[in-house]
Amino acid sequence: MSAGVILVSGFEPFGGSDRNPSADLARALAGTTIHGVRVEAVILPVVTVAAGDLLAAAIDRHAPTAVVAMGEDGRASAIRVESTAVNRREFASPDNAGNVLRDEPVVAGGPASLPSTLPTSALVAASRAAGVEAEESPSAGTYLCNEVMYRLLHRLRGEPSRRGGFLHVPRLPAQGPAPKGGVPMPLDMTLRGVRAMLEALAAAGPART
Ligand code: PCA
Repeated sequence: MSAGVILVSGFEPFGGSDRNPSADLARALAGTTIHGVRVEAVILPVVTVAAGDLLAAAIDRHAPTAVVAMGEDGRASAIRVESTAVNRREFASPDNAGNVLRDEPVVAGGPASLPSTLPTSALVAASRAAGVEAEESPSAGTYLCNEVMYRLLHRLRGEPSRRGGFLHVPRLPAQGPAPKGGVPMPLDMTLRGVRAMLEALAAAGPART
């Protein structure tokens, strides 16, 4: 019997960069097997509504036991395991289709916030044990990463056996100097940390129902 599927997602480049480490991570993990769990991947556009729709379609297609969405945070210096998504769009810059949404909910009538259903502290510990700095983060922002995390958790509500959540990863050194506070991380290091997190997730088995 199959031990299930973990679906990972990454984002296309945005904000003038020609790379996004989260897409590179998703491509590197696609088709691998971790403790008997197959990893499937999807790359999302940095476009409001479309990104969440594409992830929902991938969830329907792959029927994953867990979904780990990923995105870039230029100000990160470690892999950030997000604990909460908020029902709010407040874009400081346009998405890749030129949309600038302000003071709008992600899902009309949805709860103000939704908690990650990943074992966040175990994921942080797993990455650190693999020698890759990681931390829990209380806010995924109010841009596309938060939107996708919120849509994901909203989609998985009522299905407690399926886990979902979001990781923000630092920029790649090749993307040039990071904004204030950010420390770029080489892709092989980020990949080692994320893989250790997925190993912990696969070893934890399905969430309790
Ligand atoms: N990071 C952005 C959107 C896409 C990405 O990789 C964010 O943090 O919202």
